[in-house]
Amino acid sequence: MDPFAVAFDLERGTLPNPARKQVRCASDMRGCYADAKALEQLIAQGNPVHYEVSEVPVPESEGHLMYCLSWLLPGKVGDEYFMTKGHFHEKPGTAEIYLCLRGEGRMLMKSPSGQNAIQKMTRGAMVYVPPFWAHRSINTGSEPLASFCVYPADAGHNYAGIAASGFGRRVFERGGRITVEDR
Ligand code: PAN
Ligand code: ZN
Repeated sequence: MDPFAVAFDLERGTLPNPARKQVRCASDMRGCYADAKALEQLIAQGNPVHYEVSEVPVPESEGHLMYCLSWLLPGKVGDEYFMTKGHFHEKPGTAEIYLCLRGEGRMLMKSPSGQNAIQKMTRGAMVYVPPFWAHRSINTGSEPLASFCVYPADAGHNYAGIAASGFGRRVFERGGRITVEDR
């Protein structure tokens, strides 16, 4: 393939005119939040978008780098902040870089042995997700949480492990404060 370039809007934290956009609504998030009833209420009230992943795809083969713009909206399901599904990579020994462009949140990570790590995401923060660690972003702010992500193009996504056992930690608003709880 030939070299190419795309223009990000770094002020807004967007990738205008992506070739591909994946949209996840509340109804795609069943099983993710602690309060399943609150999620069903949200679905019944209009099923709002939780996040969008905009990409200009490259070949999903060894040597290439996939990149995207992850756009996670602000909101809560019950007291729990909006978040992505989260995943291990299908090829587990592949790392990922998230560069936060806008908003405020957390990157919640889990190693294969169940160890947790959490990093703050604010504009300019680069979070390095090491090989083998599952990762989920969480929007704790009041505006979209936008990140540029880049990872080996053949990494793939394994959602099943997290769908089955979660991360072991969740982030809630309790009494007006951002609170991380083991559950
Ligand atoms: C990101 C994520 C994106 C959406 O591009 O795919 O933030 O999160 P989920 O894939 O967990 O729904 C990434 O980590 N790619 O590998
Ligand atoms: Zn990933």
